[in-house]
Amino acid sequence: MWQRAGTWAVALAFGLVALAVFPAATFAAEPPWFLDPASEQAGRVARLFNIELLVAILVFLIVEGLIVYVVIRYRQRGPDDPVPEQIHGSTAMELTWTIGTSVALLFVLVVFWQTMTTLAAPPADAEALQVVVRGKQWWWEFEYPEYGFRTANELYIPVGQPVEFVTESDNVIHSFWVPRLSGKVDVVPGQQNRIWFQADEPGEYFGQCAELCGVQHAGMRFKVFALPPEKFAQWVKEQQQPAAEPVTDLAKFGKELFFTKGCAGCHAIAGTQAQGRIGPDLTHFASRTTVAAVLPRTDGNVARWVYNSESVKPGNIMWQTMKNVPLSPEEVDALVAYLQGLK
Ligand code: HEC
Ligand SMILES: [Cu+2]
Repeated sequence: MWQRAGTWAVALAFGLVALAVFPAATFAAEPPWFLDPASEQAGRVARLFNIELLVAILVFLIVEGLIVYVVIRYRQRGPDDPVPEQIHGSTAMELTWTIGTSVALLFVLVVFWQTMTTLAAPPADAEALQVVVRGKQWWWEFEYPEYGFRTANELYIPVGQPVEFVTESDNVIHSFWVPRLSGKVDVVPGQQNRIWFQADEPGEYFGQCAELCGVQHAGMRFKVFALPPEKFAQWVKEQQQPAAEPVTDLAKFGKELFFTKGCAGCHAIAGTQAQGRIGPDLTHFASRTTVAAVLPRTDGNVARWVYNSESVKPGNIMWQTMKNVPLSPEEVDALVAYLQGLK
């Protein structure tokens, strides 16, 4: 008697938990970013997710419903209740679950295929802007081949124009993802995977590497700024200028240090001898909002990065060399003054 009540209680508890947790977790008040799309392409990804979710819910209800039905219908009602009739090899049942699952999976495959093919390449008649995206450890490089410059961690795109991203990596596999604007694309060494999207609304969007790529994977994030076409053209013009010359004595000293302390071996600054390609292009560093993608670009944070980048992004590649190059507080101040003048 008590044993039976216990079984019922457990079954009931499972049912209630499933019914309560599942929809609550799925349809929380704040939709996850990828379910709040700001481009048609991300909209397609969200739609695909919702369709697959519906199929999954349907399968869940059918399977769970049958289990509950069988448990109730064929339960042992008393000590003398015989074991229900056992069946083996029912053609009707086997056909039903084979065809049923095949149809469900085929349906998911078709919608999936449609989504993937539309996301793979921009419409042939559209004038797409090309941006080369390079996954680094642990930052992003964005090169605009048409305009002849590179930048890092902050991607600018024009609103209302398709942008095609050609991805590259010279290290490990990364994944390029802007949840509100696009699906994901794996950034694979020795291969140029492509993805495209078109932002419909001006705004700032969050991007994140979506493939575990080393200690600073979580710090490998970026911002996307979608600008109206005139503003984007203005930004391009500014980025094409060579770097600003330092004006104050402190900043001039900072520029000297940039070469004597080895920074130029890893960083490029257009209009100077600095041609390094290991770290981000710093030509217009002071036009960015962040330092190394993770801190707001204030004097204090730039100083912190230059003095001890390990304290900001433990394991970062710059520190592997710079830990052997001690800088005095005055030298840090001078470097900060120089960097913060690179508008
Ligand atoms: C061994 C190569 C190397 C050297 C030497 C080096 N850096 Fe870096 N630097 C990097 C790398 C790699 C990053 C990106 C790190 C990350 O985000 O994970 C970086 C990031 C930066 C950033 C942030 C850039 C951005 O776009 O937010 C600044 C600023 C910077 N370095 C300044 C300097 C200065 C100043 C020096 C010399 C005192 C220097 N670096 C020396 C490799 C180097
Ligand atoms: Cu990565």
